[in-house]
Amino acid sequence: MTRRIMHIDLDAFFVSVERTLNPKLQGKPVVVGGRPESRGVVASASYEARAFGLYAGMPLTTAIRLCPQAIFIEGGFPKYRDASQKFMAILADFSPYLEPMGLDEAYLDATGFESIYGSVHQMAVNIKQRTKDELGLYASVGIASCKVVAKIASELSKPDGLLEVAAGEERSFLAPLPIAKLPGIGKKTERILDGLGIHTIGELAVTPLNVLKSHLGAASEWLHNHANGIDDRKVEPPSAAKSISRETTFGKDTGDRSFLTATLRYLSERVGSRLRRQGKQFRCVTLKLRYADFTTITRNQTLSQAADTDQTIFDTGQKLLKKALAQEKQPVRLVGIGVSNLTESGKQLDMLDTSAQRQEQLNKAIDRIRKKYGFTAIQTGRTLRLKDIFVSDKDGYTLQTPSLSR
Ligand code: TTP
Ligand code: MG
Repeated sequence: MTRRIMHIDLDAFFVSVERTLNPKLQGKPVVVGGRPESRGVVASASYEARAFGLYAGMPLTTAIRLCPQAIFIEGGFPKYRDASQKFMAILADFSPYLEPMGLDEAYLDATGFESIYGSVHQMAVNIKQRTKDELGLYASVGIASCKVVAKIASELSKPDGLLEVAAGEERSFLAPLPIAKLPGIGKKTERILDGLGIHTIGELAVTPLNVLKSHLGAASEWLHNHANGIDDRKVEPPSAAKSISRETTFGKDTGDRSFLTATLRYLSERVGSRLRRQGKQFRCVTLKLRYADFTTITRNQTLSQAADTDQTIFDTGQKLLKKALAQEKQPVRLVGIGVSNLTESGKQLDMLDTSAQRQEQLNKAIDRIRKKYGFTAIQTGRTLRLKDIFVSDKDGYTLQTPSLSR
């Protein structure tokens, strides 16, 4: 039986959430990402702003030049997370075979659901209607026999679209499209294929696999399959998170160690509190730094014993930070900290280690207070420095790029 896979993606997601909170933004060019004079990039542009050439990833300074009348909004991650959770809950009402991809998109396996809704097309109409009625957001939906074709269909249908590719018509649907529409083809691959005279997905589909292999290596096989509308990937409900991380980009590159350390401490606490809420422990800590010239490095350390305290995340991160700063003198643009190699919080602590026990109890107490009164209700000495620099609310500090800081 051919499958019926849906790909659902919200239109101009961050902007649309802002519009539900402020209807004055309707119908106007709107950009979420930050103040136009800041160094950030466009995270989400309304379709009215896209008419002026704006797109996600464009520097804000370019955006304001192209579209000075646009309304620029800093945005805030918690709003988008809440909207995302409600959106995913609506989708989950339609099918348990749901695979969320990021905040505003998901795959849904609707094979066999015709009997309930009359047609899969009608099921998509109902999903769009509920999203609009309950959240005030517009969803675009692609329906096809596999993930890759469904995803391309939803994108082509935007905004507020619905496009179904009938079984058997995958190849002819894809053939005229430029290769850049195929997910996974980045600038580099596009250039290589361009050099081979391959500009459309149809041309890619008929290029012999061995020719592709000699230029693109291991990725050739799935690219060739996808170009032919062949994609066996299943819709898989999310497995438990494999890592938890938080990062932020600074408003100004900095070499100030105590500021970097304070930020690292704050981010470690955010990671720790999320980790404990999930009832997990970690074995590996990863520090991420992006320097002024955009070079990005990550440094890992694996611990001999699983842990779940803020202090361990921070101590390990701080060691890695010190080492990295000693090796590279450039100012820092972004700092991030993450934990991975996660296990369920079974009690494996060395019970003779009373300092670890104390840390654990302290963290539990802090978590309880924060749950009740907000993240900044209780602060550790090192993060107090941040108080003079960032605005705080009950969700924590608003870091420099609020729409993107997680
Ligand atoms: P997208 O679905 O790629 O973009 P969009 O929803 O704004 O617009 P559309 O789907 O109609 O083309 O990404 C979803 C959200 O993710 C987006 O609203 C903001 C965020 N995002 C970024 O922060 N940075 C980016 O570079 C991109 C592409 C998205
Ligand atoms: Mg979207």
